[in-house]
Amino acid sequence: MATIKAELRATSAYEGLTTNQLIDIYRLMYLSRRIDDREILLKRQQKVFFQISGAGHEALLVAAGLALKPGYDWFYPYYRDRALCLTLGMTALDQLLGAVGSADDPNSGGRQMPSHWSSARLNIVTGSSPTGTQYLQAVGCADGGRYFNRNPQAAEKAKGDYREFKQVVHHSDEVVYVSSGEGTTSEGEFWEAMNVASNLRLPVLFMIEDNEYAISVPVEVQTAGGSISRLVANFPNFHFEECDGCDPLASYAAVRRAVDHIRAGAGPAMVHGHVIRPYSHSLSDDEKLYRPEAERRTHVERDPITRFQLFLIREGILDEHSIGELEKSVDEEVQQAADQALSARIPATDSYTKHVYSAVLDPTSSAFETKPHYELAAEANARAGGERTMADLINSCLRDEMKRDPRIVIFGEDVADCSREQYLEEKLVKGKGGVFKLTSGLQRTYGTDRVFNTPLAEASIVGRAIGMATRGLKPVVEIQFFDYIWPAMQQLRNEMPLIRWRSNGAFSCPAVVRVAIGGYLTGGSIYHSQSGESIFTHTPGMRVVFPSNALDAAGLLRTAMRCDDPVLFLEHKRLYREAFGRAVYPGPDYMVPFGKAKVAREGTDLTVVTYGATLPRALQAAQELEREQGAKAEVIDLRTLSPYDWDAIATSVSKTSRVLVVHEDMLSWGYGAEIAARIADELFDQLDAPVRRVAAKDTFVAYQPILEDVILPQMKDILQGMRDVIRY
Ligand SMILES: Cc1ncc(C[n+]2csc(CCOP(=O)(O)OP(=O)(O)O)c2C)c(N)n1
Repeated sequence: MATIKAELRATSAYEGLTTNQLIDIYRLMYLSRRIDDREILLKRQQKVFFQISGAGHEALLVAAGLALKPGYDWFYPYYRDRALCLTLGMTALDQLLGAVGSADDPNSGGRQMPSHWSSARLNIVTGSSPTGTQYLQAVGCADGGRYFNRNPQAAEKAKGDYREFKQVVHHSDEVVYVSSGEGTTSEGEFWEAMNVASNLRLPVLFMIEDNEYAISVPVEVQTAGGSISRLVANFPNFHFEECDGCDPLASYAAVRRAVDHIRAGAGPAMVHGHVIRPYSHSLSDDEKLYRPEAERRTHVERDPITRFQLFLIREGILDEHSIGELEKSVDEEVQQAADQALSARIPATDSYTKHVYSAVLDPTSSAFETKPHYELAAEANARAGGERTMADLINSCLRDEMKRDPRIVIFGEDVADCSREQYLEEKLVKGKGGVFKLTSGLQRTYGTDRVFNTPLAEASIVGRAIGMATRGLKPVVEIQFFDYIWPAMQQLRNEMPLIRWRSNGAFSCPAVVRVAIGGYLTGGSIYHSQSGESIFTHTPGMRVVFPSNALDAAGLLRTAMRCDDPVLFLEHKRLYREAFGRAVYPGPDYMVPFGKAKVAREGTDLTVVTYGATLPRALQAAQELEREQGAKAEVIDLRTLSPYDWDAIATSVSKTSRVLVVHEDMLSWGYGAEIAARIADELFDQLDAPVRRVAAKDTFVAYQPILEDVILPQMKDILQGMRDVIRY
C-alpha cells in the first residue's frame, strides 16, 4: 500500500518507524475506537453492563505499546488503555469477552468491569478500580525484578511451598509500565511511588494521560498550577517527557527516549501526554452538564484518529481507498468478535467460590502440620538456655525461613539493623532491627537487599509487597503498629486479597503482613493500643492469624511464609515478652496449620472461645472459677481467625452447653459477634444458656492506666462473664 518514496523517507522522518508500522498504528487506533463504539452500542442494547472508553487516548497508548515488549516488560495499565493492550497482543475478542462478562473473558472471567485489563501471557497485571493503587504495585514489581536479576538463584522453583507454583521470569533491562489520568496523580499513592522509584532508580515508566478532566473535575482544580510535569520536575534520577498524546509519532519519540533512559539503568521516567476525552467519562456520565459545546469542540479537532488519517494521506502512505479497505477489515473483525462474545459461555453460578484462596496449596491441610524437631535447633536452644519469648521465636522463625527461601525479603519502618551499613561494618553500632526488635540481626545476616527500611508510608509498604509477591517473591513486611495500618487500607482491603479472585486465578499475591497489635500496655493510649481484627476477617481472600504464645507464633508464621495466600499476621505487643507462653524453639520446619484451634484448657462446664492476649487472662479466670465453685471451663485458643476452627467450637459447646466468647477488641461489631451468631444459629439445641461475650468497651483506649483497665477486658470481667453463663 505504501509508496516506495514514502518507505524511503520512513526511517528518518517517522521516528524510525516503517510505513507498515505507521499503517499498523492507524489500524490499532481505529480498532480501539471501533471496539469502544461497539461496546457503547451493546450497552445501549443492554447486552453489556458497563462501558468506559479509551477514546482520545489511542495515539499515546499505541506508541507506548510499540516501544515496549509484551511478555518481557510488565504492565499496570489504566482503564483507558485499550489501545495499549491491543498493541501488546490482546484481541478484540479478548476485550469484548470482558464486556459481556463471559466465563472465557481472559481478563477476569466475568468478575471485573470491562477495561480492567489482565493477561498473564503478556505480563499485564490484573488492575482494580480504585485509582492510584497501581503505582505502588508497579514500583514493587520493578523492585522484585531487580531482586531476581541480582539473585537469579532465588527464581528457582522449590517443592513443598508456594514456589512450586510460581514461574519467575525476569530480564535485566525490563521496564515496568504504569499509567493513569492526570486526576489520579492527586492520590498520595502516586507520590509515594514517585518517591521510591526515584530514590531507588527503579525501572518504572510512569505514563500520565492528561485529558484535562477527572470525571467533571478539571485539571486546574486537581493539580497545583495545572501541570503535573511542573510539580514533579525535581525528582532525582528521572527522565521527563511531555508530549502531544494525540500525535502518535511525537508520542512514540517521547516514549522511546523514556524507555531508553530506563533500559540503560539510569532510573525511572515519566511521559506526560496531552490527550483528549471526546466521549464523556463513561456511559454513566454526561459531560454536557459541565463542559460547554465550544470547549468540547476543541477536543474533537485534536482527535488522533482523524489527524493521523490525514497525515497518512498527506504523506502518500495511504490513499482514501486503502483507508476505506483497512477500516472495512477492522469493522469486520470487530463485528465477528462481538458476535462471538455475545454467544460465549457465561460463568457458572457457583463459580464465584473459585480462586478466593489457592486451590493447590491449602494451609489448613495436614501438609502444614509438622512436629517440633528440637534437635535441629539444639545449639541455638542451648545458647538461649531453654524457653524463650514470642519475640525471640518469631525472630528465629524469620531467620530460618530466610535461610531456606531466598525469595523472602523483609521491609518496613525501622526493621533493618542500620540503613547506613557502614556503621554496622565498622562495628560502630549494634543495630536496631524493629521497634520491638523482632527483626534484629536479620539485615546483618542476610544483607541489605533482603532486609531494609522503607520510607514512613504504610500504603507504600503494602503496595510494594503486592507488586513483589505478584511476581513470585515472598515479601514479609511489617506494619509497626496496628494503629497505623490505615494508610495501607486501600491496598489491604481492595488489592492484596483480591488479586487471585479478580484475575480468575491468573495472578496471586502471597505476601505476609506482620502487624504489632493490641493494648494492655499501661500507657499505650489511643494510638498504640488498637485492635480491629474483625475488619480484616471481613475481607475474603485474606488469612488472618493471631497467636497467643511463642510456639504457635513460630509454627503459624512459618505456615504463613510457605503458603500461597496473603496473610495478615497479628502479633500482640503485650505477649512479645510475656512470661506466659514462652517456649523452646521447635526447629526450622515446625508448622501449625491455619484454621486449627487449640484446647488450651480442658473443661466440662463452660466453653470459652478466645485468642491473643485475652487467652492468658481467660486461663487465669478459669482457674479462679474452678477454685471458687468447682466449675471447669474449657478454654479454646482459636489461633487463626480466618479461617477459624468451627469444629473445635462445636465439639466443645456440644460437651459443655454453655459458651462465653472473649476478645480484646470492642464488643459491638467485634469478632465475637460472628462466632456468637453462628453458635446461636447452628448449636441452639445444645445450649443451656445464652451465648455471652466479654470484650472492650465501645470506645477508645485511654492513656491513664485506671481508664485503660476499665476499657479493656480484664481477668475479673472474664470471670464475671463465666459466672453469669454458669449461673443462668
Ligand atoms: C480511589 C478512587 N476514588 C474515586 C474513584 C472514582 N473515579 C473513577 S475514575 C475517576 C476520575 C479519574 O480521573 P483521571 O485520573 O484524570 O483519569 P480519566 O478518567 O480522566 O482518564 C474517579 C474519581 C475511583 N475509581 N477510585
